[in-house]
Amino acid sequence: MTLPQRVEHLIVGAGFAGLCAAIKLTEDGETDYLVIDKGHDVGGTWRDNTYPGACCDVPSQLYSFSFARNPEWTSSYSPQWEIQDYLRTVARVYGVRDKIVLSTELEHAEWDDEAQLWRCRTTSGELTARTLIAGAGGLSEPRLPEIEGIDGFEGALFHSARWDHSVALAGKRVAVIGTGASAIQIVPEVQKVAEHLDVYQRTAPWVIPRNDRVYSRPERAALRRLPALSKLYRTGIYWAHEGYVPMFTWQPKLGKPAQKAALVNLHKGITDPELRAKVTPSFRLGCKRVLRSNTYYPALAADNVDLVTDSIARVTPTGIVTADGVEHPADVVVVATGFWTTELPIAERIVGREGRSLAEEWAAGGMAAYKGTTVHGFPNLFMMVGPNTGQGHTSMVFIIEAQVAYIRDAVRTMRREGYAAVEPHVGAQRRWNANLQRRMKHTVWNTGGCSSWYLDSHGRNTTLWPKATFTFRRLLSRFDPAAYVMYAVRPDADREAVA
Ligand code: N01
Repeated sequence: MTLPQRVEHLIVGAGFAGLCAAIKLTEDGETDYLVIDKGHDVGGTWRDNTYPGACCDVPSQLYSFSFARNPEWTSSYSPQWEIQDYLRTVARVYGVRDKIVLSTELEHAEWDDEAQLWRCRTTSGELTARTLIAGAGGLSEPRLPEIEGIDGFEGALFHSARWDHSVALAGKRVAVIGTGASAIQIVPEVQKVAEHLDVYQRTAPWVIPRNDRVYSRPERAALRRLPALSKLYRTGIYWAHEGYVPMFTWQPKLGKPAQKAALVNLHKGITDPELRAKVTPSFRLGCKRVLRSNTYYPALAADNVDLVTDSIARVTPTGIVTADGVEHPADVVVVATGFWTTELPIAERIVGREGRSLAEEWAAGGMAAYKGTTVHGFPNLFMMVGPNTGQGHTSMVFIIEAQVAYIRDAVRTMRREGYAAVEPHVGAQRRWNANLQRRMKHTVWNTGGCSSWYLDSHGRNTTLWPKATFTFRRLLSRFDPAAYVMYAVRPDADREAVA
């Protein structure tokens, strides 16, 4: 498809965030938009993460749009393919599929202050847009470890989010580096087929049981026929999860029962005292993402699995050498080492009013936005899943919907009042972030005794939201012009700051 020369709204990313923005803008009659995505399909992270065992660790009833609940989920925690199918269906049913251009990556976007629009260069051509809605996701760019010799490995080596399905694992010696949310889903699947599996653990995570179950046909029929029931069910799950907020955000001691449940899970899955000691976490539950699995510990305890806790010294063409000098041979290395979260690669490509990129803007103090969505110096940039919007206990879809409500209202306000652009006041943004960082001091993420991808190189938590999600929704329910510089539409070159 040839790109149009100009659109009102350019949406980057066709995952949950981009699709939600597209659907809701359409509902408002804002149909002059385009969604671009670098992938071959919609789905974002659910398109990219196809590793064996890929599954959502948030209950499926909550992991869907509130306006497109899905009574057909087959189980209480959906596998990747089912979420991917759901997103494809939503894009089609809500009529936004034709507005999506795939295999098209945003290379550069620069705010033109005279023309009051974004000049964008993509891998499929150039275009301008009045607003730029960045929905590229916070967990989309694989972070490969810097290990000596890794490029010289002669077997197959790939990241968990770029699984190479052409590589057969049956009868092979496999190494999995990392023990995060992805690895604990991968390990039980690989253990079943590999001749031998080495799991390289740097930090033992907390793993609580996953109460997964298959929905019966009558249950699904009831949810299909009785929308009020499905809504009630979803609401119940939402509030049950919201109950974890105090434990994460101001009273970490409340996590003790969950910590006990995790230890029971550990003891049930592993009987060998030495292995138990190795996998017992040394930090407070919640400091890193709490993982859910019934199969991870039994897999670690299997005869064909070794948990390696000596640090990795280097990779050789045929295996991995640990700090104790032992070489562990491997045919396949799976790198489950996470993503670029606090230094988002898209930040280097977005250049604001002063000619500085978001990455440059954030270099000194870390990521910061106003309400996780707009950024001073970057008019008409709307970031989805932006700084301090992440969740450790519930569904990101809830946050995404709240952000889209805010963006819609901003667009409506601009239309109604005749403004060309909006940009948060520096003071509003500073106050917002100072308040967040004050709250952070009491959270388990900052006090729990761990290092995690939630914290940036300055030790600031710029990824998570430290309050209840309903508070986030309330704060974003209305666009708040008082916090913004509102630029009037000017046909001539000058910009006019109205407020
Ligand atoms: O990545 P991670 P992930 N040498 O960053 C280790 C979401 N998600 O892909 O803990 C050796 O959590 C690192 O060790 P340490 C979810 O939000 C959701 O697993 O830093 N090891 C850690 O063990 C999640 O939080 C679902 O000491 C190295 C691991 O690699 C996020 O994605 C499913 C290393 C990285 O863990 C990321 O999860 C999956 C090195 N050089 C993921 N570098 C759902 O179900 C890193 N590690 C919704």
